Amino acid sequence: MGRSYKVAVVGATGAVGRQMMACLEERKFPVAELIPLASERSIGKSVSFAGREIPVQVLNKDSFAGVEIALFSAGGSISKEYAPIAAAAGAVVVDNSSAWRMDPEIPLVVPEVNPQDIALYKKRGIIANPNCSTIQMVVVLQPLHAAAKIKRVVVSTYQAVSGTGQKAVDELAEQVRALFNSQEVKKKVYPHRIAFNCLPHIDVFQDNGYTKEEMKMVNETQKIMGDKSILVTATTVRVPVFYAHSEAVNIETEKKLTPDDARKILSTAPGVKVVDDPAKNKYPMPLDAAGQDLTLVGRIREDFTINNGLNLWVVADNLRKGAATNAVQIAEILAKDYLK
Ligand code: NAP
Ligand code: 3JN
Repeated sequence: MGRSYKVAVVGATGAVGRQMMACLEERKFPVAELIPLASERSIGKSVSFAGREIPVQVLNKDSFAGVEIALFSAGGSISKEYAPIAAAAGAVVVDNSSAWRMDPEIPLVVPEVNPQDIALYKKRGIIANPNCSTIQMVVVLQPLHAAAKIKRVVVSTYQAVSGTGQKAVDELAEQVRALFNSQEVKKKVYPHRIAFNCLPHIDVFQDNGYTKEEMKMVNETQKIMGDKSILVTATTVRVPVFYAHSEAVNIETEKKLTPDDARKILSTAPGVKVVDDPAKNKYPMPLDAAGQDLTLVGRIREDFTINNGLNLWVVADNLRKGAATNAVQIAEILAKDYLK
């Protein structure tokens, strides 16, 4: 039997933090002691873990004494300030925010794609977890890239409101209730009504006309796949779905891949499940992807407009594989190969 670890969860009261604790428990990660950390707003709250109620502590610079693994999901500014403090105290940080993702000294890791990059954590004590939309896409792209070299990716996302946090889940539910009761619809989280609507706007707009979420997909994909030559263009859209992001992905490859070739390659790819039987109405859907850890892929078909092109439909649980599960998988590799 291996040893167990003192683990801190920063942002333990949030949508991602709660899912991280659920994943640690479900996957039986060897936790000797759990330290749930959040803001002053959470004073007096506790979290359930392994059958116990554990009081939430207010994050401060002394929170990391003796902590070996610190899972962060409290936003970029908290990660910028506290991840180096946790690392200096001896913890290995797995950070869910975008704060460190593009830093060349910090590995950006999806275990099915680039587990070898974890070794680079020794430099700064921090490992970055990619954006949810990037994670589910690269899990599917990597095996196709290995077989046929991907030249270009055109992706459109259909992202669930849980990606914006618990308050957005509540807002969609409340707007639907209000509409069915002929009451005034209130909006606080999004600039427009999200119920029965689609917003082509995730994160902030940038000078180049793209949103920050769209540019995360471009830059993070190239870094994780270790290939700057892969061209990516993205349109990210918020849709009125509670859990699981969907993506329409078009790829152009150097070598020809038929849809059958792609299905065969993806059927043995780690973390992937092919759901592709249109004659029986079988294709990936958010309702099936939510609550489990595989990335579902289907609607695999030829793009007839180019020589070597494929269209795919990719769906995964954004809070699990898109955030918490990926972080806990990284912690599992740390425990197995580095922090023995
Ligand atoms: P959320 O539900 O709003 O939760 C935010 C968490 O951060 C809460 O636990 C909150 O504690 C804590 N927090 C906020 N300000 C803090 C402070 N000053 N000190 C200590 N803790 C503080 O948000 P979420 O959806 O879980 O997302 C949290 C972060 O995770 C995001 O900002 C993002 O960086 C990252 N994220 C990543 C992905 C991904 O794609 N990998 C997806 C979603 C989110 P209180 O309850 O005390 O306020
Ligand atoms: O909107 C989504 O579906 C995913 C959201 C991710 C997110 C939300 C707030 C801040 C991030 C992220 O992980 O990129 C961040 C951030 O840290 O920039």
